[in-house]
Amino acid sequence: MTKLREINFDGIIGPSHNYAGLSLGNLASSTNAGESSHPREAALQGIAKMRHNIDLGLAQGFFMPLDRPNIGWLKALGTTLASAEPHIRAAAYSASSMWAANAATVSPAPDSEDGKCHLTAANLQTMPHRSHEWRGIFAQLKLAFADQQNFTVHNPVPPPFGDEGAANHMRLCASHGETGIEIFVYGKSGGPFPARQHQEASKAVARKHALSDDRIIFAEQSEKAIAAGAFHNDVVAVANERVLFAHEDAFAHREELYAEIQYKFPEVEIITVPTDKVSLEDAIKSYLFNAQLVTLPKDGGMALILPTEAEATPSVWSYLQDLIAGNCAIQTLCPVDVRQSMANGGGPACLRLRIVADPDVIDPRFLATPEKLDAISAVVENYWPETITPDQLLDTSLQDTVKNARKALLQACALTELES
Ligand code: SUG
Repeated sequence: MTKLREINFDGIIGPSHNYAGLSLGNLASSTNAGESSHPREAALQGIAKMRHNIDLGLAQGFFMPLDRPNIGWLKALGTTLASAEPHIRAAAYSASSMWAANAATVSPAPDSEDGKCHLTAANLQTMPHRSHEWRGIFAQLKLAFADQQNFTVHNPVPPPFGDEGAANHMRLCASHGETGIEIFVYGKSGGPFPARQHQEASKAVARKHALSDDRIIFAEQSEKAIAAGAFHNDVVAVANERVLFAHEDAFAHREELYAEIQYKFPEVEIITVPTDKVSLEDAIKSYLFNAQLVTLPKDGGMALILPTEAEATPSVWSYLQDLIAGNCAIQTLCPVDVRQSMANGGGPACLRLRIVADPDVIDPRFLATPEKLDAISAVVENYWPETITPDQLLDTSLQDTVKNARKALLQACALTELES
């Protein structure tokens, strides 16, 4: 008998974290372009979130930051760090792999016809700065989930079909270890902004994961949501076990989608947040739906691990107070401070990839304990730059600082095989 559990793998926020405004359609990234960033504070905020979730009794893992600046990528573009144009240099420096929800799509073993957990690394090809993440992510997935009796790690879907991983994927199930239904959310149009998840990529992932047709659903993101800044579905909807929590404007064909969900998974509890209570604008500004919706081991009730921005948005906080006072599955609200990541459009849920598996079959180097987080914090305190100003991205000396910082972390976590 295996002990399947949901484990949240957070991306450790890398030493080159900066605000270069690289993500068109991501309002926080555009608004904060050119600000100074605080990589040390950012990484410590991420670690504090992991500690908070461990304290709730949740299982926690992590992924290492990638090797940045990505000199190999610059070389493939026929340039170097010193001579690259500023937008290309910034893309080479991006710490965007922190948003592990975009690392891969995961189908737990009970959903797949072959009884294995399937992971497909996301190609992230719509945004240049993210398009070169997958090799470094793939290497870590291959290491962490090397046990081929339990896992299959797939290559990314080939271009031209953009795939953004778990940010556009939801799962409903009676409990994590039981067979569920999987909802693949794609975009067709986003008005002025790109739709990042292509329907063909979603279909390819579902096929490769050997999911049965009667337990998958393909849903279109609403154009209105993408145009309002919901560049990923996980900015307007989140699911956990039998609960779907979504904004009224999240999906293109809401009624048809809800009917299909109810047909394929009759136990579902759908909580729709109406526009007249929380506007799309407030939902996106506060990242209400980018909460981690989790089941608490102590009593089986559900909690939302929310960004503090949700607490600071009156319409959102008052809606949530009414919600938990009522008779729904969500009973607890836990605001966490991840402001450095939020300023680039990444909330608590963006920072983690959910994997349902038996922790005993995962490489333990990727699993968090309070002691390991102490060791990681010490490396961050000693090596992560306190501040990165826009000018420093033009200065090649930043390179040594961020490369040495990552090296120290890999050594502390005994993961030096990931060095290059
Ligand atoms: O892809 N921001 C990320 C945020 C990803 C959030 N992930 C989820 N919703 N799952 C993105 O837009 C900003 C980087 C910059 O502008 O430098 C950035 O890439």
